[in-house]
Amino acid sequence: MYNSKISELFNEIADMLDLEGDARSFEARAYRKAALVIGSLQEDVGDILKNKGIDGLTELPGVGKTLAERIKEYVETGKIKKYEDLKKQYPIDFDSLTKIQGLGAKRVFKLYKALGVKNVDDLRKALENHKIRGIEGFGEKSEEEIKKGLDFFFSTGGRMLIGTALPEAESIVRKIEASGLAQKVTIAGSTRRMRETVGDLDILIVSSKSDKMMDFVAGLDEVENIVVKGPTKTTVMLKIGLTCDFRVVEKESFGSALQYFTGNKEHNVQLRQIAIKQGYKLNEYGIFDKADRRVAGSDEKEVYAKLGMDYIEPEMREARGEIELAQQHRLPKLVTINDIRGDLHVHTTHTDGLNTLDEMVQKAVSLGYDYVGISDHTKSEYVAGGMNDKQFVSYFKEIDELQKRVGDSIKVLKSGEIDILKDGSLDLSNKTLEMMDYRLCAVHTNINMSKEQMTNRIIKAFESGYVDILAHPTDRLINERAGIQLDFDRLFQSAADNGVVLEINASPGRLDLNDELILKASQYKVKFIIGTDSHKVEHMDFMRYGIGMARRGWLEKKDIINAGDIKSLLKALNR
Ligand code: DGT
Ligand code: CA
Ligand code: CA
Repeated sequence: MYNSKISELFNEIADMLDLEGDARSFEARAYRKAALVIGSLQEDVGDILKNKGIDGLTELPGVGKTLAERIKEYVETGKIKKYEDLKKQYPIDFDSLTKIQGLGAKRVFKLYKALGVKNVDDLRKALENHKIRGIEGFGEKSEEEIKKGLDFFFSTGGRMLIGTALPEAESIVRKIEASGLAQKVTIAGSTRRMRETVGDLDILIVSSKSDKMMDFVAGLDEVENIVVKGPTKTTVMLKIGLTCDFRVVEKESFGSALQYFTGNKEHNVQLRQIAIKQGYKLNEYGIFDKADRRVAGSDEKEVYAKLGMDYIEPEMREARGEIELAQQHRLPKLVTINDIRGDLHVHTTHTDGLNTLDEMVQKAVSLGYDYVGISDHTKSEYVAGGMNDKQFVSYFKEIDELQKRVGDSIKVLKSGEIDILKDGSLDLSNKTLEMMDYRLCAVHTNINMSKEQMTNRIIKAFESGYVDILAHPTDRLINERAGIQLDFDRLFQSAADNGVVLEINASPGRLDLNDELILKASQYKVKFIIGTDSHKVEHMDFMRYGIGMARRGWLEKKDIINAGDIKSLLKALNR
C-alpha cells in the first residue's frame, strides 16, 4: 500500500516548495492536488503501476508525466530524490514542531524563514529572546500562545490527561456513529486501556464507504489540520493539541484490528509469539492457519479464545503477567463502575467546593448511590478555607439536618479531609475526629521532606488509630508535580497493620495511587476506596477514571470498600 505514504510525501514537498514563494507555488499546487487524488484513491498506485505502467498513473486526474515518474521512483526505490533534496535544503523537524499547539506547518515555515527555527530547541531560544512577536503575522499574543504550547510539550512530552482525551474521543465517536457512514466505530490504543495520559487517539471504523468516511473525519469540527489523508487511514491534529489516527478496517478483521491497535505493543508481541508456537500467524487482519485461512478476526474475544486463553480486559494489557494468568484461567474479575455504591471524597461550599452540601448530595442521589461522604478541609488548609473544630461541629449539625430532609434516599456520612501535620499529628481534636463516620486524611503542607521523614510522619498518623483512609497518598499532580517521597514498602505494610484504607483518587490530574502503586500495595493485602475529590457537581462523574486505574491495578470488587453496601463499608472503616 503506497497511497498514504506518497500522498504524505507529496504534501510535504508542496509545503517545502511553498517556502520559495510565488515562483514555485504552481508546482506546489500540482503536488498538493496529486496528493489529494492519490490519498483518496481506492486502488493502490503500486497496483496501477504494475498492471498498467506509467500510462495508468497519468490517467489519474492531476497526475502528469513528472509526478507519475516520482510515484514510480518511490515504488521502486522507497525514496523520492526531490523530497530528499528539499529536506536537505529545509532541515526542519516538522514532526515535533507541529505538535506544539499554536503551530501548524505554515507557521513553522514562517519561523524557519524569519528566524531559522529548525527544531524545538531553536523555538525555545526564539521565545526566550522574544523574537517571535516581531515577525509579520505573529504578534505578542501568538508568542504567548506558542510559549504555552511549548511549555506543555516539554512538561508532558506531548501526552494529555485521560480526563481530556477520553471525552474528546467519545464525542468524535458519537459524531461518526451519527454520520450513518460506519457500521462500527470504537476507541482503541492507550485511551481504551485507560492509561493516565495519552500520546494520541486511535479510532477504528468499519465502513463500506471508506472514502466518504475519511472525508467526514477530516472535516470534523474538532480538527485543526490534516496530517495525512489516505483511503483507509487519516491522521489529524485536533484543536485540543492531540493527534488522532482514524483507521477503516474490514468487518472480517475488526476484532483482530481492535486487539492490535489497543496494544500495548509488548502485550501484542507476546501474543504473536504464542500464536506462532501454536502454528498460527497473528496480525491486525486476523489469525491465520498454516494454509493461510483466517480462523478468527471479526471478534476480539474470539482472538483470545483461539489462542487458548481467557479474554483479557483492555486495562490489563500491559505485559505485566496478564497473559500467563489468562492461559491458566486465573484472571481477576475486575471491578466495574456499576459496582460502586457511593463516593467518600466530596467537598462543598463549606470550604473550597463550588456547590452546596445539598447540591452535592442530590448529585449522589442522581448517580444512584447508597451513600455519600462529605469531607471538607481542616484549618491548616487555610487557602481552601479549612474549618476548625467549632466549625466542624456546626457542619455536622447541618449534615444531620440534611439527612432528615433527604430521608431514606441516601445515607450522608460525616467526614473531613484532615491534614496530617508535619509532626504526624492530625489537624483536629480527637473529640471532633470521633464525631465523624470515618476520617479521610492527607498530607498537604511541608511536602518537601526526605523520604524517611515523610514516611515516618504518615506512619505516626496511622498509629494514632484515627486514620481510616489515606487520601491521594503521593500528592502528585500529573504533568505538574512529582509528589512526596515515600518508602512505599513501609507505608503499605503500616497501612495493612493499622487497617488504613488507601484512596485511589479519581480526579484526572491526580489518579493517585496509580496503577503500579496499586499493584504494589495489593501485595500487602490493603483495601482501597475510589474517591472523586469533587469540588463541584460535575466532578462526581470522575469516578470512571478511578475505576480505570483500579482495573489497571487488577482490583476486584472485594478490594474496594465503596463497592460494598453501607453495612460492609462501615465495618471496613471502623476497625
Ligand atoms: P500512546 O498513543 O503513546 O498513548 O500509546 P498507544 O498504546 O495508543 O500507542 P500507539 O498509538 O502508538 O499505537 C496504538 C497501538 O497499536 C499500540 O498500543 C499497539 C499497536 N502498535 C503500534 N505500533 C506497533 C508495533 O510496532 N508493533 C506492535 N505489535 N503493535 C504496535
Ligand atoms: Ca495512541
Ligand atoms: Ca496512534
